[in-house]
Amino acid sequence: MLAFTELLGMDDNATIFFTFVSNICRLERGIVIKSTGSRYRVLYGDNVVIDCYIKGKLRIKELRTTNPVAVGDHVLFDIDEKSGSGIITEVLDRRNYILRKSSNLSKHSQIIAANIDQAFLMVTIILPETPVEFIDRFLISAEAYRIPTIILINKTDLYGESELARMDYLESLYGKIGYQTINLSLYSGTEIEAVKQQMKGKVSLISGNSGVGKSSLLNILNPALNLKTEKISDYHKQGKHITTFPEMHQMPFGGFVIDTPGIRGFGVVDMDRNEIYHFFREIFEVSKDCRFNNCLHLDEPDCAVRAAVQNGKIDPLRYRSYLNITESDNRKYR
Ligand SMILES: Nc1nc2c(ncn2[C@@H]2O[C@H](COP(=O)(O)OP(=O)(O)O)[C@@H](O)[C@H]2O)c(=O)[nH]1
Ligand SMILES: [Mg+2]
Ligand SMILES: [Zn+2]
Repeated sequence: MLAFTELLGMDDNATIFFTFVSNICRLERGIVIKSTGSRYRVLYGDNVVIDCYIKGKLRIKELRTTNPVAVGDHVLFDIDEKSGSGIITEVLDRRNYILRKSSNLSKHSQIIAANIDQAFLMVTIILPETPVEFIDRFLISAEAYRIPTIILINKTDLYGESELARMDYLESLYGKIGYQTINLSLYSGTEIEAVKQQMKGKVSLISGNSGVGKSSLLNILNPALNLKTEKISDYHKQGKHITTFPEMHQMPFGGFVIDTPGIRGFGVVDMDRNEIYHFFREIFEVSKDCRFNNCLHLDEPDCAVRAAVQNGKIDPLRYRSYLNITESDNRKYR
């Protein structure tokens, strides 16, 4: 029986075979949509949610994590006849996952979410202002995890001339590097349909500073969610540490969106200082022409990156993000 499920874990396409085998071992397959540490809500089929827990030790390969099961995980579970709860017996191979260190001292990390198709980074020019460095910290993490990212610039209804100029600047800056941006206003309804089209049939992660409009967007996409949104006056209440668990919301038009409230950013565990530039696409591209192949693009002679900043090929703000991230303790953004 175990051999069968092991086999299945390696072959995601064996649906017919799986159905056949599951009839024998009575194991069902589902997707974890919420994890609260010890209990898991697992979506079975399109609309059955089963409360699950773990019994004993799960067979998890190589990872040292504080949580064995995360949102987005595909799992096999068994039904406990007495309680009606599900018992997760196996986590199927993850296509990808994002991590954060569970604490600065700990060698263990926490899986925030797994099996993500794409990320949406929501930013705003005002109320609040999203700094370019914040965007870049997110993008390099996503790049390292190979998760395609779309930048949503929200609250365009509030923008005057200078904000619109800033918006155009960001759009062109990130557009040149190959990131898609969507200019959005939830209040006037602009481009919401475009976001929906992008999300359709996929597992998306949504991230961004507090107050940019993430919950508001999810409420529009799926009114049944009825998520709590923030009042403008609450913006500066930074540092309030609400411990919430990431949650995966099902979208009525098909697809899922993972919301990570309370998680200010995710980082790449153990990203080396000398590989950070690999995840700045345009810097990496140009770095091939540096004189030294271990060039960090700081003050080395014949650095092609610095030359490209000089002649405008690389945006100075991106280079500054790179310097700040490289020079600072890069653990900060974990
Ligand atoms: N003017 C304007 N306000 C918005 C827009 N989208 C969201 N908001 C407001 O921004 C505030 C924060 O939104 P919320 O969804 O809680 O942000 P979150 O912290 O990212 O989840 C709320 O008061 C929303 O009503 C928009 O497109 N235009
Ligand atoms: Mg919110
Ligand atoms: Zn260089």
